[in-house]
Amino acid sequence: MSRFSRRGFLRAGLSAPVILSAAGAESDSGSVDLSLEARQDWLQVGGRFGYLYSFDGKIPGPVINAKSGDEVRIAFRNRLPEATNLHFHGLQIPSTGNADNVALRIPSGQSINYQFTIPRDHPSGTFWYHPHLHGSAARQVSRGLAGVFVIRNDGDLIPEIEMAPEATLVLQDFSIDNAGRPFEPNLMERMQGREGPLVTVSGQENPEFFVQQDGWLRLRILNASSSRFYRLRLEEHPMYVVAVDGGFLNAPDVRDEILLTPGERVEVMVKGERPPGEYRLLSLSYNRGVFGMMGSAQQRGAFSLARVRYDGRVESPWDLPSRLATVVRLPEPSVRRVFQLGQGMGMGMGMMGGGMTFTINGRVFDERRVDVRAAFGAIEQWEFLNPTGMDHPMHIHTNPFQVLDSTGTPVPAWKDTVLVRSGSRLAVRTAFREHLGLRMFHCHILDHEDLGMMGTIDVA
Ligand SMILES: [Cu+2]
Repeated sequence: MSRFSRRGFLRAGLSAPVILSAAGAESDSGSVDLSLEARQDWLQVGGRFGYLYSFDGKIPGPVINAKSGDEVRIAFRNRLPEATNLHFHGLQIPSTGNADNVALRIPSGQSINYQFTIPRDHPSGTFWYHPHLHGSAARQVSRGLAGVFVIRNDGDLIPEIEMAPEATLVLQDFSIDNAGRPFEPNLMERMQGREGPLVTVSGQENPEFFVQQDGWLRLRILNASSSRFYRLRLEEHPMYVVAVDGGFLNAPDVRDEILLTPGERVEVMVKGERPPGEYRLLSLSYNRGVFGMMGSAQQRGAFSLARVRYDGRVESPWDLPSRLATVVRLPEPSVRRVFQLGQGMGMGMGMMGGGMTFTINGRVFDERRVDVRAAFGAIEQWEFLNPTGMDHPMHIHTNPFQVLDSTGTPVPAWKDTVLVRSGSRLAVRTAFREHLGLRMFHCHILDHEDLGMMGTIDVA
């Protein structure tokens, strides 16, 4: 049992944790109001200057801190030299109107007011926002456009976690030349999924974070890179995973390594349980496959992403509770579908005169075509088959899902992005219980999405 009562914890005024990240927009009296500008600027990132894209001149963009039930209003202005839009990744909000509607296209110089309500029963979690204009997503995200969107719901907060200082780690990679100009990948690099050699954590190269001896540090980690995978390991420290994409796990999952694919988030508790010192958060090498027979994926060896340094000591150490949340397994589905991921020759969007494309069930994305017609409230099971030579992390908008384990049983945790490894199959179960209308599902290697690996779902 927890030795902190939730009410006592909230009464004691401990509900405002120490936040180690740049301030952004805060929830205030039931709403979050902010203005947000996408622009092109000379900016410092990882100790270099680059002519990059940003939200409000910040890489990553400002953190939006909302509460469940909040009305969110974002006065968005596009000052990029090209059209863009916003996707609110993982949020269970409408995918239509001026909400999480990726069919919107905001031309250069134009503005729009995004407006939506976070459902009252929306779980706490680490979500994010980024452009999602088909054909441009990889370029725009890889030039810096990404920001964290945190939701707190008083109903599921865990005092032992909230008491810990927290930091957001946004993992991004950039391709800029010696003059600081971003360079575009060639066709083969797009097929592979672009990776930039400059890797930053919340805009810094190898930053440091602090943990107190016998204390805890909460890390909200987001992979906002367009293609790069991160295999994370913290030297000499187990990582206590307490939340994944869509909220808290039922119990802490103690891990030596975490593979984080583009779009995925994980919340990790680190305990100051080793001799005081400095420990590296490593990114280990990972082979996500190669495109066709051409070349091989450029693999970088292990390197330090960030450092965790001991500083001070807590007076009264505490433990994490063994029980965090109550995620119930989804029941048997009424509909089953199979999606085969593929690559082939064809006429994809943005492909002059044809070229290689990425497909789902043999088809490239077409916004005028409905690929899945789902009944509101239905529970469906989707199986992804990946016979290609590359890994594809698949993302479904709006409604989260549960991944099936090797015995076909749903793992009780809410995900919205999951890796379907090369040469494997993987099933997820979802419930279309939140919103009506059109939304997308796609590979979150954004070059693959731009080259066609996306489909539409209409919930009616
Ligand atoms: Cu892919």
